[in-house]
Amino acid sequence: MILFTKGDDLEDTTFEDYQRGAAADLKTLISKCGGRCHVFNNIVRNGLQVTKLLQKIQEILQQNGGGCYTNSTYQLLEQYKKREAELQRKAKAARRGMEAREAELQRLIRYVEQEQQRQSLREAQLHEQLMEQSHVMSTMLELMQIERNRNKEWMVELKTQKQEEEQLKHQLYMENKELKRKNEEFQHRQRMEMERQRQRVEQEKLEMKVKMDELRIVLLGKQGAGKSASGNTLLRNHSFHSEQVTQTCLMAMSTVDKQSVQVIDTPGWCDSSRFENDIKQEIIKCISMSSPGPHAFLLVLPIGRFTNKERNTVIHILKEFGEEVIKYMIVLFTKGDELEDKPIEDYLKEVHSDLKKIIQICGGRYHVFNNRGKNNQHQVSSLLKKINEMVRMNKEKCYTTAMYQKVKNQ
Ligand SMILES: Nc1nc2c(ncn2[C@@H]2O[C@H](COP(=O)(O)OP(=O)(O)OP(=O)(O)O)[C@@H](O)[C@H]2O)c(=O)[nH]1
Ligand SMILES: [Mg+2]
Repeated sequence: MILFTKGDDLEDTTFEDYQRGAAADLKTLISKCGGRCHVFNNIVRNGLQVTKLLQKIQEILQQNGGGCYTNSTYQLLEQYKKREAELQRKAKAARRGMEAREAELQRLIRYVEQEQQRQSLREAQLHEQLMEQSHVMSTMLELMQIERNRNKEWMVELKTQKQEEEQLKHQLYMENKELKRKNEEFQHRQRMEMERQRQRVEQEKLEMKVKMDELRIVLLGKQGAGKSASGNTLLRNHSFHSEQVTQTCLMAMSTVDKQSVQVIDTPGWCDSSRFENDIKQEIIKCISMSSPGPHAFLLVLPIGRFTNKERNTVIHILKEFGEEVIKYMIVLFTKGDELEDKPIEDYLKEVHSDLKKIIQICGGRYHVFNNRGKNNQHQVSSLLKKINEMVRMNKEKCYTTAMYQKVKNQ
């Protein structure tokens, strides 16, 4: 029990009020003592206060079963105190440990928070970096796309340029080829032209050479074939009597195309009895008349029907003059006007095979006259050319009396 002294200091305050207004520690102490307490005023010697104290002690005694505070109680208390102190110490240590742990925890929390802050800062930075990078990336991608598109355009442009270049190359190649071809053609034409000129000069030289000499021509053929008329056409005059039966050989001369031309008209071949005796002898004179002999025999045949008479006439002529004569012979068709617009070549395709054979044995030499068209000077010049060509081939030789004699002697 707690015994408060100086109760006089309470003055008018009751002890109960004092307890209620006491400090916490005191209240705890009172509580620990089971609320057992008493107050003494030692100034005023009041016996009541002693009685009351004794009553309270009495109550304690009763509560404790009449026992008293013994040494073992003290020891127990001491043990209790020790244990409590130990407990207090442990609790304190535990509290300190807890506090330390809490402090550690707090520190950790702070560290974690700081880490979190740092982390979120880093994340924010990272995010920013990422955003920046992604912006850079997207810009780069855009640039790359632009570059790619530009490349594509360049490629297309390049391709087009290449194609154009190829086309140009091809065009150039073709033009070059064409130019080459034209050049070759031109050179070939030039060569041909030069060759033609050379041949012309050569031929002209030869013609001139032949033309220097007198050209002697004999007209042979069936009666009425047009010999006299052809002679006139050839000499471009009327030396012979056409429309009349020629009885004797007649020689006439003229200068045709600057060349001296001698023509001998002969009587026509026929079947009469007088022919074998007189007329043939007359015809033979043509050789001596054109001494040293004719350069050309013109076998006159009219355009029209080719009968046995015509065929036999040719056979007789060849028999009379011998095979040698064909080297000097040219078939001269008269009545060319009857061909109208038909080319002589077409006409010859349709003629009798014997006539074809005659032309063939004459070395393919033939000519056509239209004696009614005297103004056609070209036909004369053309015939003279053919005669001169033949003379050239015969090396300017002529059919001679000796050749005839040789036939006769066989
Ligand atoms: N339409 C035409 N008639 C011609 C041609 N040539 C001759 N004649 C005619 O044929 C006929 C005979 O002509 P000539 O020249 O006398 O015949 P030829 O061969 O001399 O006769 P002979 O001397 O009797 O052997 C004449 O009426 C000529 O006008 C010709 O090219 N065309
Ligand atoms: Mg005649």
